[in-house]
Amino acid sequence: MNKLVPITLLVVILLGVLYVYIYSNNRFRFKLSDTGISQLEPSPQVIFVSSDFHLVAPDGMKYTQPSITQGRTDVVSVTPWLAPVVWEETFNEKLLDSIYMKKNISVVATVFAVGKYIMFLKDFLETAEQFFFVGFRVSIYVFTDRPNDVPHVKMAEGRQLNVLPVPSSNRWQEISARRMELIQKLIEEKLINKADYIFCLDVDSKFHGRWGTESLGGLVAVIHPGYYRDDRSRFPYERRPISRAFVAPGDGDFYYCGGAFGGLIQEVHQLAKTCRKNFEDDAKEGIEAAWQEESHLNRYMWTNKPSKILSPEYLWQDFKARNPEIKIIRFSGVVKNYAAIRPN
Ligand code: UD2
Repeated sequence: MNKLVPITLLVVILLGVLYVYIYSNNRFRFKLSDTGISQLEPSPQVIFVSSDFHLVAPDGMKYTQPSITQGRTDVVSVTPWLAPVVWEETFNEKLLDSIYMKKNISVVATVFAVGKYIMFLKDFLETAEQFFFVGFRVSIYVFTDRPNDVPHVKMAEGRQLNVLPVPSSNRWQEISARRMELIQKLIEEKLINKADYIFCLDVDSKFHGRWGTESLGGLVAVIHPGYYRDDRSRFPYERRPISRAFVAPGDGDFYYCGGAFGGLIQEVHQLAKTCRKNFEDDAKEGIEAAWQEESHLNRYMWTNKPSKILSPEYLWQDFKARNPEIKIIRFSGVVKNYAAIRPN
């Protein structure tokens, strides 16, 4: 009888250990899907794993040994919240491409060409063919009020152009700002579970160098070329507390571009939805932020820190002289005569 007590105790403990083992195994069983969203099988609990995690290099790949003590010293390549800042010479493009090629990712780019801005579309599309995610699955969505004027640009296999009609507008501010609403709707209606990443870009720009897998991340912001050497007090944030885009003096990390941002579909959806709502709630009270959706984007990213930041190589401006730390210009805004091309 006395011997039975420790044996029963041991059996109970063993059963307990077995239960914990089986439960935790089921809880964490998942597989990565093409869309970047994990699907749990067969446990009813769903764990979302973005395709951004789990970076698998192909077997036998050879490349230059990375250094842990040497690298660029003229620029900062990590933020205080430990997000990488992408500069030329901080990444190995061959390695990154091979990792993401295995995942068979799909990338969407949106671009708005309303009114006379249609004139910029040909160069944008032609240079995207040469430099933007070459070799990957890419869908470009053009929003325009002039679908008949969309140029015919030959696209490589696996790359598509989609034209979506939008109404014209008498105010450039409205065209610029309504982009968040249309991006939100595009994601909800056509992209959820169908594409992995999205980048939202200004049309009055051209690609001049590679823009590829190094730019992928959860929420991706681009540092504005006009302010990256300035003190934050000079950033053109919305400074009126009545606006939902308000950033207080002493706040703000960097000044980000409205002309290029992106990331995982789910992250950009959250950003677009929030910025659209804040923009519309402001509008109901007769407020328009200093730089429309760019102000709301900057406010959003002050709270929701981007997980990857692209240096000003990823959105330069043709009229600006190149600074020494800019070793390559990948994408740049063309010089334009605002008076001649804007509706107001
Ligand atoms: C800056 C931003 C832009 C936006 C704007 C504030 C950069 C490089 N640019 O540029 O993204 O945040 O400030 O609103 O960060 N558009 C048309 N038709 C028009 C007017 C605009 O299609 O009549 C579209 C077009 O895609 C254009 C974009 O809106 O690229 C932004 O307009 P912009 O280039 O005139 O704005 P800009 O230069 O002030």
